[in-house]
This record gives sequence, structure tokens and C-alpha cells, in this order.
Amino acid sequence: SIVKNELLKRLFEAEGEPVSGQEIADQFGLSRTAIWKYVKELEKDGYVIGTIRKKGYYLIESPDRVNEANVQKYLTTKKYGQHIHYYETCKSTQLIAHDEEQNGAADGTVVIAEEQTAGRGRMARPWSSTAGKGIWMSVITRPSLTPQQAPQMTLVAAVAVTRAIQEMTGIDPDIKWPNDILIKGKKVTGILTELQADPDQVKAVILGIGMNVNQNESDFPEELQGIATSLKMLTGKPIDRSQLIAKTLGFLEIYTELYVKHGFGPIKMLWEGYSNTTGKRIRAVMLNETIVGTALGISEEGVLELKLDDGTIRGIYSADIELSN
Ligand code: BTX
Repeated sequence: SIVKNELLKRLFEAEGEPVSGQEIADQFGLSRTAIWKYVKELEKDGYVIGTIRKKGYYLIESPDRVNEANVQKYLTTKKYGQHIHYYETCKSTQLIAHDEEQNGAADGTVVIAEEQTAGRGRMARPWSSTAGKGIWMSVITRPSLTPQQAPQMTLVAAVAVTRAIQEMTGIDPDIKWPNDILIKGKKVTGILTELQADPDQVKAVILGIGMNVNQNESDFPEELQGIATSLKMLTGKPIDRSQLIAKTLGFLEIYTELYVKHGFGPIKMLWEGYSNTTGKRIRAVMLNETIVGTALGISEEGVLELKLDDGTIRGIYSADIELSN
């Protein structure tokens, strides 16, 4: 609710100093008892709040949760993240986002969970989503694009996430086409792009973003140890997930607008600056064939261009790629 958010915002801004319940009550034309009820709700959400008679409420401790209030206090966007649906646990934020999209969710609505029990990657591969350690979110975007332009949204999202990680940690990640973000060769983020479209018009692009933030090596299942990493493992410090979500949504909104207004050119330039494959020899594993060649870059359509040994150039629309020798 607006009142609860305002209360929380003031508690944060006061940095432990008391905030007058009466003032907020007056601002919204409510009783002090109504404000007290919001304080109780915040306590249920895990906030520890103290009371000083006649002075008001002060914040003692806030939970490490990526809920609406925690994320929104960092938001700088117009649309993205203005509506957040938060879950302690769910199967997959992607499934919920598809339902919400069907029910007419607004552009930029976000579904966030502390934990996913059936997080998924591309081609129904599982995505490890340990409770309270990462960012597991789906953003419902409604850009005016044709269905042919929609796959490039994966690259738009990859650039946004990369910029957000850079700002939060000072680390420069690499993007591995099409949807992986790597640091020191290990996967720190995966992006899953799913489309709801009519034949000539995109209804929604649902961007599933999975970021490893505060895991230790032992928080990953054994099969991922050695290939996955988290920002905390790289920086040695825990990271405020809510702030990172807000930054990611900020860049996502800016870059989506840039793409819709000015086409793929500017995104392509940003993307190529982060790509770790351009100019390298790679192997592209597709559903029914595997080819090896030199990566030339991406086309205006976001298609990966490979120069094969016989000199022909092939556009790759969907594949898993690895460095080859
Ligand atoms: P992908 O198909 O490119 O990658 C999946 C592969 O990545 C898995 O097969 C496994 O090898 C590896 N993997 C699994 N979990 C992790 C992890 N936590 N860190 C690093 N590597 C891992 C990538 O698909 C797209 C992932 C999107 C996940 C988000 S989370 C929010 C949303 N909800 C949902 O169910 N999926 C998306």
C-alpha cells in the first residue's frame, strides 16, 4: 500500500532516528491507530521497529528480502518495477509472469521470488535458485516491436544486467551469446526470453533473469560447482540484492526505450563491447548439428554470424556456444 511504502521510506531516510506516526497519519488523513497497524505489518515482513513515546517509530533492522518496499526505495524508473509481485517461494517466476500477462499486467510489472523450486532455463533445463541468495525475477515488458524484433530483447537484457553488475561491483562481466553473463569464465547470470505475440504484434516479452548474488560455492549443487559463480564469491562481500534489482530495472527500461526508438544499432554496439566471443573460434551446438567457425559478431537482427572454414558465413539463431580450438 502507498501508506506502508511511505512509512518505510521515511523509516529508511531517518536512518534510525524516530519518525512521527502522527505526521504520516495527517498526510493521509488516517488515524494513528491505522499507522500503528502498518507498523505491525512491517514487523510481520521481518522489520524490527522500535517505538519512542511521543516521538514515533524508528528502524532497528530490515530483513534481507527482495520485496516490493525494499526494491522500490532504490527505483529510478518510470514504469519498470512500479508493480512488484513478491513471493517467498514459488515454482518459477516465469510461470506466474505468464499468468499475470494473460490477466493484463502493466508494462514493467515484475515478479520476484526469494526461492524457486522449479526454476528453468532454456529448453526446460533446470535453473538452481537457492533461497535468499540470488535474484530470481521475471519482467513483463510490452515494447512495441514486431515478433521478429523480440529475440533481440535477450541482448537488451544482457546489456542491462551487465551494466548493473558493473555499477554495483566494479567488475566487468563478459556476455556469451546469446544469454549468459560470465565472470572469469563462470556463469553468474542467465536470461530466458519468452514471447506472447500475435502474428504481427508483440503482446509481451517476458524476461526471466536469474542472477547469482550471495551464494557461497557450497550453496550450488555439485554439478554447478566450478561452472557457476556469484558476485559475493568474486568480491568477497555480500551485495544488496534489492539495490541490484533496482539498478537492473533502471538500465532495462533505458535500453528497451533506446531499442524501440532507435533500433538495434546502439544496443549492438554496447553488446559487442561486452562480448567475449567476437573474433574467437567457437563451436555452436544446435538441436541437430554442430558447427565450428570464427565468430564475426552479431547482425542487425541479433543473429550470431559465424565464418566457417570453407569461407561461408552462417547466421546462428539459437545454439549453445563454446570456445573451440
Ligand atoms: P540456460 O538454458 O542457458 O542455462 C541453464 C544451464 O545453466 C543449466 O543446464 C545448468 O548447467 C546451468 N545452471 C543452472 N542453474 C545455474 C545457476 N544458478 N548459475 C549458473 N549456472 C546454472 C539460462 O538458461 C536462463 C536462466 C533463467 C533463470 C530465470 S530465474 C527467474 C526466471 N524464472 C525461471 O524459472 N527462470 C528465469
